[in-house]
Amino acid sequence: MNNNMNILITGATGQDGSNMVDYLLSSTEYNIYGSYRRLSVSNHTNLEHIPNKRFKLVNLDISDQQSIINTVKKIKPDYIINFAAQSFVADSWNIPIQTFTTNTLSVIYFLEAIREYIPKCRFYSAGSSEEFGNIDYFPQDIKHPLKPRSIYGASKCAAKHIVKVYRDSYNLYAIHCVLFNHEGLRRGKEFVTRKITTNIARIKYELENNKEVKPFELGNIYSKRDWSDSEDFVRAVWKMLNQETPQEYILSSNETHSVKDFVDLSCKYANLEIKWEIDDKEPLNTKLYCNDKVILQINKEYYRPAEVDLLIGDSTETRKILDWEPRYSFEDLVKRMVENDIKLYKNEMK
Ligand code: G4F
Repeated sequence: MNNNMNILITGATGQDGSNMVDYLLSSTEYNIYGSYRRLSVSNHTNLEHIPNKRFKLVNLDISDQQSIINTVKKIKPDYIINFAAQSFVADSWNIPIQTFTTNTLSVIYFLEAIREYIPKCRFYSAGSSEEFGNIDYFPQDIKHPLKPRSIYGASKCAAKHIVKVYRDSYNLYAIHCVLFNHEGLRRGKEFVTRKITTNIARIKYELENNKEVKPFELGNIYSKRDWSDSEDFVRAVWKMLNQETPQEYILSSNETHSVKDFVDLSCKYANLEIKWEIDDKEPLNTKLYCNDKVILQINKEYYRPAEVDLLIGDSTETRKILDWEPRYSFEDLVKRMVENDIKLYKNEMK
């Protein structure tokens, strides 16, 4: 094994980036460079446990082409794994231009820099099941048409095409993989899964300590997603980058569950006995109770202007090619997230 290989992982402070850093430090001898964007308040919580000589943080803004060129020339990466993005779908209606330009131009900047300075570098672009959007059939496989419902989804479709153009035109090892939803202990708290598990942890504490219970709010609890664990996905992404020839893939659990299912299971693992008061005619009146107290209500603020109602992937082909299987089931994922957030909240309250 060549120990002098350099790997650049963008978005290293986020869930997927930090999981990839951990995975590659434990499974390779390579030098890992994690890029982050400087903020006045640091957000390096997911990397604080890494006192490793083979890991370095680099300040890189993926929306700045010069910053990408400088980093590529300095590090000369053998692999670039691009997890950085404006990845919060709901925000793509509020910041459409930032979402579209960041998620597409950064891909061109990287591929141009690779073509010019490091043509042997292998490049990974993180795609999304949001590309499928208004779905034609289920489960969705790699052949499903691209019918995005958000600017975020449209930006990932464009990224997919950009990667293909560079792969075909310049014979680069550049891949774009459609990732269905993937969550975990490091998930940002604005995404629905972590929003649920952090709030359930807080409410459990409030109930058990006779504190005032503040309900939390969700939007569409009937949308269905195909949820996996990010730690499983990063193993597969590394395998994709190490095949003989580059190609497109999808990663999914091949199961679908509603947001409501996620709430139900979270309450089960938190040992909360719950009762729904469902209003089919006026969903905004729907409420969830625990010990006769409202713990969850619906707020139209969290509904999206256009929703992707149902996502369920078919990653059978990818699993075969990569000889990869997920280690965590949907139940494992929810259990791990709930138990972790209960522990974190208790510690915070000490
Ligand atoms: O957790 P979400 O915000 O994730 P979303 O939009 O599915 O996107 C995630 O998965 C994509 C892959 O399919 C990634 F490309 C993307 O970067 C991101 O990681 O929302 C999941 C569902 C949606 O249907 C949303 O309408 O939950 C519904 N939801 C209901 N109430 C809510 C809420 N979502 C959020 N974030 N907050 C709510 O209060």
